[in-house]
Amino acid sequence: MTLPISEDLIAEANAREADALDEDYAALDRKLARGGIAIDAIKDRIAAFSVAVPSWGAGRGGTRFAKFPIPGEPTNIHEKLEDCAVINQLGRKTPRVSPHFPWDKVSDYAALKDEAAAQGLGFDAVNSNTFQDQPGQPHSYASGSLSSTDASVRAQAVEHNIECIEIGRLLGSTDLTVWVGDGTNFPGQQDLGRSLDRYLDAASDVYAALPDDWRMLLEHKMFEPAFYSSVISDWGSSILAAQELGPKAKCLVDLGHHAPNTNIEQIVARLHRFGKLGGFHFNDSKYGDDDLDSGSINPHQLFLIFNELVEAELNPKEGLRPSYMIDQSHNVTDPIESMLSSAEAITQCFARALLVDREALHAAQEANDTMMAFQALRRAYNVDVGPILAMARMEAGGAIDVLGTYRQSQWRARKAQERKPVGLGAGIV
Ligand code: PSV
Ligand code: MN
Repeated sequence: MTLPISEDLIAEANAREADALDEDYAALDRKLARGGIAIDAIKDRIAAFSVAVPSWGAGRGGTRFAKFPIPGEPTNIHEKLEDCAVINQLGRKTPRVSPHFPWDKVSDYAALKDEAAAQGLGFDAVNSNTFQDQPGQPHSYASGSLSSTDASVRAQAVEHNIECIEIGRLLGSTDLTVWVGDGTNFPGQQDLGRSLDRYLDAASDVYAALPDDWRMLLEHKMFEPAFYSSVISDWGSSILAAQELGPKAKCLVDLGHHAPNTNIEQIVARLHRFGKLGGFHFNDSKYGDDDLDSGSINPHQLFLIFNELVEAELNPKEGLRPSYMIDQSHNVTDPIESMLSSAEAITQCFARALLVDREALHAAQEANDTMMAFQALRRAYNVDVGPILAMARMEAGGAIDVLGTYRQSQWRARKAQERKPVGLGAGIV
């Protein structure tokens, strides 16, 4: 395996931080031990935790007004894999990449799988794209895809999803994530009931093509690109569709795809209750689907989501295997830095959720002791779990100070010499 960043550079950077980390870890060990928690057991859980990164997140994102590229940005799947390998090498939390087709199309997928493996990476869920037209495509998605009124458009969208499954098999994926932008911008534009019928009918053709060990993850989104109605707009539509499609269909929760202030942790608990919790796209938002870095706006919400996930683990329903992915648009940062920082924020919330004294929480809930129930969560949320993450990362070969080590590597500056510049343009991704 050839990893992109020099091992010596990481070792030297770690040597400068190691004593401070040992001290912080020992102090946290003593603190947690007072509450009966063995720090090494938490570290083992953290070591086993991972979250996928999206291939499209390796490039700079933009808004519909503009995109401001940076020198050294990747422009194809091979360069994106290289950058994802940097993220995983330094952070050790992101060993899988989620590809999006046709954006990441290549002629030889077996070779792409080997290329990723040689850099310590595998592939996560494959994502289909029927929300924009491609050059030379016979039918347009302008009026929808799986829910289009035109049978030949629906057939084309089904065929594309099946092609994604076939590619995914070659890459070693076992999930197909389906998000459609289908919907309307005007009242009356489409029949709200019949468009869902058409979606369900076409989606069942995709479902029928799933291999036995595959899942179809339905990603709902309230609005955008459709601004009056979306076909799979919310978790209610999503779970009903998943129930109708069958056991391999699950719901995927993108944190930015809800109305402001929606109680997402409750949605997580609901989906789990009915055995339909399939996965997450992590990001954060202030206004809409802002696709900001995970935990940058509302880290407490992220913690509460992980709290529900830990509860779900304790009460597993058949097939609980939530797939975790970062889905962000890095408009003003170096995407590598954003994904390193986001993977850290996500893992921190998981670690804090593991620290919740479940016995105290459940006892307080049973006794209707509101304040003590809340304090059980608050105590865990207030713990600085940084040393646990850093120790797990260092032991796995990563960097204690991920961003500092990344900057020392001069990766982006070096790539700016090698890679062709990105063209200007707009684009929400
Ligand atoms: C839609 O907003 C979304 O969250 C879906 O996951 C897409 O596949 C992704 O963003 C990339 O555009
Ligand atoms: Mn998403």
